[in-house]
Amino acid sequence: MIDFKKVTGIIAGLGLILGTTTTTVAMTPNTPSTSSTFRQIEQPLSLKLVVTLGGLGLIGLELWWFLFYQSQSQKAEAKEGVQELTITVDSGYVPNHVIVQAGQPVKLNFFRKDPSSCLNQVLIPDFKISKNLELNQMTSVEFTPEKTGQYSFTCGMNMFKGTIEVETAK
Ligand SMILES: [Cu+2]
Repeated sequence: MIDFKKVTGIIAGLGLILGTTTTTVAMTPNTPSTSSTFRQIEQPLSLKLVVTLGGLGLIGLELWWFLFYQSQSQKAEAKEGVQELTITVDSGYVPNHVIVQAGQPVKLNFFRKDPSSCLNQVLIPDFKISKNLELNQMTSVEFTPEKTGQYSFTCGMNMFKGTIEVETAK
């Protein structure tokens, strides 16, 4: 079984290394050094530009990964006293960080788009919830969080994770 988030993290990590090294190389001043035993190889400007932009792009991807992708949070909206939110199940959970208020019923609608058997079940241990998710269908789970805190939900094998953040009621 492949942990998608880990793999993506590793790729993003490699991207940072590649990005910084290639950018450093590309940005090294091109003044020929007389004491150097290495011969300066003249590269076309366009190639340098491509390498630099590629490096910057990878750095951008890395920043995006850390700042935005990892914490896609969404607040549940209360409709007729029930805080409802849809979570798309596709290579993980989107959003994977759900914010709800304590003391009010919560209804999470899991829409499973990913055929991987890894995601055919969702568990919310703190609320004693275990549900099978049918492919291309919406499966709802309901619970009422009484205490504030962070509660996790995972796939059946604990490979994909999400967090339910319970805030004090306003
Ligand atoms: Cu799994």
